[in-house]
Amino acid sequence: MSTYRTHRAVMAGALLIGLGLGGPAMAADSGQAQAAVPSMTPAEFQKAKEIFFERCAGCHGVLRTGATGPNITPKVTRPLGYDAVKAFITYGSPAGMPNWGTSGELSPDQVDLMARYVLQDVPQPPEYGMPDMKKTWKVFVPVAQRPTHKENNLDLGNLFSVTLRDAGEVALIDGASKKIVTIIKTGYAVHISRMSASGRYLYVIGRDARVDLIDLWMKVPDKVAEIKVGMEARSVETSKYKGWDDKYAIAGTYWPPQFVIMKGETLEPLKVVSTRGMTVDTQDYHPEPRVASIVASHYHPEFVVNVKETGKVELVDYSDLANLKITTIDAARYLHDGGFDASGRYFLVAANASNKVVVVDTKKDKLVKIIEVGSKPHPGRGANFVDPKFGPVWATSDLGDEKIWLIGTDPEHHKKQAWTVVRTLDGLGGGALFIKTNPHSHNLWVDDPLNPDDAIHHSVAVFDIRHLDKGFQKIDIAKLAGLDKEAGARVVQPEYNEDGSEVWFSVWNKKNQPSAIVVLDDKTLGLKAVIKDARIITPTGKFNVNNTEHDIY
Ligand code: DHE
Repeated sequence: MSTYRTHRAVMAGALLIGLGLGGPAMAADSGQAQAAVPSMTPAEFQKAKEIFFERCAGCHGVLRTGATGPNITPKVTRPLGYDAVKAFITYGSPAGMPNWGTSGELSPDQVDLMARYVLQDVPQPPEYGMPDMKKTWKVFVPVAQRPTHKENNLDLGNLFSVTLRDAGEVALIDGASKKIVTIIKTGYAVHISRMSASGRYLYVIGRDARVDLIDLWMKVPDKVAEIKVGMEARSVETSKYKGWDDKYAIAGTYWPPQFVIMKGETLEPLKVVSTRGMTVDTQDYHPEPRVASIVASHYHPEFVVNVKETGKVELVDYSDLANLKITTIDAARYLHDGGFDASGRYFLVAANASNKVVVVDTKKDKLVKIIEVGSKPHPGRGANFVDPKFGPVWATSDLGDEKIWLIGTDPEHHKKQAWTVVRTLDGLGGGALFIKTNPHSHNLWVDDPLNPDDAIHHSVAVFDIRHLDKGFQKIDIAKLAGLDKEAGARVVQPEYNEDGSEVWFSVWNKKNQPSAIVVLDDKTLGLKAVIKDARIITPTGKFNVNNTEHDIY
């Protein structure tokens, strides 16, 4: 499914073997020389469609035209043929394609099913507008019946919202005791948690585009409203400009390609805006420009909406929804994830397929610079710290190679370094997703969950910011959790506690296998706790309330 380095040999071999399976059906939609397409029963097609949605659409797109992963429409897959496609699905690549077969995530039958599926014509999903959203919108507890003050003894600043991906739940875990406070049913595979400006409301969004609003002031925090805003989604955010605290929420969808602005306290949908349009470079129409990361400006009543396939950053002014103003910034394809610099003024976002980081000034609402970095930058929200030689920097790791890039972020006092790569570091290898530090720490942590090598995706790299030249120390987190024999266990997303003294990692195993959360002492790098519980199923993202509320990373 990709042109990644290490599988060229596999691909070449597979190409020679040619098409493998089944009673041939003829391809209908491509004008090229037609190869035989393996047949599928309607039931197989439906099953494969579900697996594609759950596992593949995020990288390759619902219409399969590619983004983080390459284009896998029949125009591309049919000339490759069944065996080549199957080899990619089985073995993956260090540049980001997971090894679905050898990791056991997909069974041999499922690998076969998916190899056949991506040779078929692409089914077009239906649209989803305001009436559809309204039908799913529920307010479980009206605003008037909610607590007027915090009714629990929880230390909310040090609470963690933890995604239990395949269970369709989030766990709220107390930072001090490491005990599960409650587990809340959500949409499927919650992607992120975000906090309202006041720190009271927690918003989570499932891959199935279900948004749940959780009130942290309740005796036992629970859902107070819910809505399904589309078919597939990754991002949610809340209004954070002074005076607009908790007023609005926004959710961006992958399918249909659009965003919706909702009332912050109830999720009532107010305004749906399509992101379909022309691409930034070739200026061609794109039918599926998906909404990737969204952040809330601290300088204007605006959401910063990053549109993946068009490569445009949309600054959406929410102060007047009836006369909506959007400033469009030409950036680069394909915009994905990003975060603010330490001052909260500049937003840095990865344009992963073009190997760039885009810097936007959210005070002046202008593009600052587009910076060349390594193969498929993937920062999460990135990491802000002071490089001892070059001053304040923001860092990203790469999905496609082992590099880490430090970009100067202080145009006032470090003009020469600002918006240039001041240093690169070598991490564990390709497949990194998240990098993290904290203002109270001198450690920089980088995970590597998509590296196919067990020894690497079980581990993290930690750099001492005071001695970056010395390289990293590798820590086997899966081993600390007693899960190092689990080939499918991947260590993902470092997250700090409120005071920056601990760093938490998910050991993300298969659904029917034990997973864990490992907590390290950030000063000594020693083990502080392993959170194991039968209810901790497939943990991925962990979001400390205080750090998420205040954009601390
Ligand atoms: Fe993510 C952030 C999309 C795969 C866990 N992920 C994001 C964001 C986007 C995104 C757009 C930024 C949201 C924001 O800030 O508003 N992720 C995608 C994909 O399209 C992709 C590549 C493929 C897919 O099918 O979803 C993908 N992501 C993954 C995973 O496989 C991870 C590890 C586990 C999972 O749940 O599927 C995963 N993504 C995360 C996490 C964040 C995230 C934990 C938030 C990081 C943070 O610190 O903010």
